[in-house]
Amino acid sequence: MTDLPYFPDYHDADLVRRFEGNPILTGRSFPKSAGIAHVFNSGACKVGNKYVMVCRTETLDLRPAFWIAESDDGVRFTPRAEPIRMPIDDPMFRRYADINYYDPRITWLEGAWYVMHACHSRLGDCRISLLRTTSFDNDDFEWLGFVSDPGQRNGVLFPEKIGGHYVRLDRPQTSWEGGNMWVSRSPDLIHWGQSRAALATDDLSWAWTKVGGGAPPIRTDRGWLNIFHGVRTQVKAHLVYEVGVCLHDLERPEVVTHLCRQPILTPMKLYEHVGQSPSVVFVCGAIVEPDGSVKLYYGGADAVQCVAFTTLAELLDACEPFESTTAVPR
Ligand code: BMA
Repeated sequence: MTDLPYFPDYHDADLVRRFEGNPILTGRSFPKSAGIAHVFNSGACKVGNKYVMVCRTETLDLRPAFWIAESDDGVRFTPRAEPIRMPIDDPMFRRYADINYYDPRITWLEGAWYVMHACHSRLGDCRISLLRTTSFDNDDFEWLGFVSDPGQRNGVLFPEKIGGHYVRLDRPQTSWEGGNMWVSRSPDLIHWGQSRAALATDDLSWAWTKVGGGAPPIRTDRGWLNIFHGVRTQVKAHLVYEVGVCLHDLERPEVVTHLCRQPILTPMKLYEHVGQSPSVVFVCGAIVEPDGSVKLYYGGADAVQCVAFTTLAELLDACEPFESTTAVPR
């Protein structure tokens, strides 16, 4: 893959280094009989020494499938022979996820792996759904149901309870097709409420259309490190998706205490500009290694799966003290 020759790299924060062999997965990586066209925005986690991705894929006729891919080094992934069995026999799932299910995020929580993802139905609505498994040894997941009202997406589960509640990031869909990043709480992972805005487009100079979760938040001494997405409408109908980073207060996660003022990953490579949606980089998984290095798993142009590298120290240092003027009052 070559760079767009005229694309200047003046506003890359130089915090994130792309893998030179990107993309790491394409539709051709999957069994030919499955007819996979795209793989992107996949969730990722580490189980012992193995890396596991729950891949967001689409077939040639644009039907969705989640597919596990495994790796020994976090870079070279091998997809399984079959996709994950989704609850398509459940009439509710069939009805309200009949157009699409997408953007899986994997969170290890209380001894199980949770996959929180978005669904789209022919009614035009989106909502959040939740799968659980205790092992990736097989392709069976338990479906816990829809865990939001219509009009919610980008549900990203925190890896532990805070103040006795489960916590997630979510992004309500507003009528003007924008959205801000909220924090919601739940007693049981199923019913969610007490929502408070954590970060608004107003807080970001580079994303005036939408801001929402990306990878599941990472606990650090300085707060919850949150690698999120921000969107701006560059020209009408051309949305630029970038990746940002901020820190949330450990006890009050709705309060963003620090923010990196610029995106940490911005579409620059050909595989981030040419695909289904131009100018999109979208992170759904981040893996922190014992030495503090970080692997960021991201989709390029809604078409291919990529990885980039950074460190926890660099991400933390990039975050400066911040107080939102539009989100939840302190
Ligand atoms: C968002 C999500 C992402 C996608 C992005 C860009 O709303 O649907 O899956 O990468 O749009 O098209």
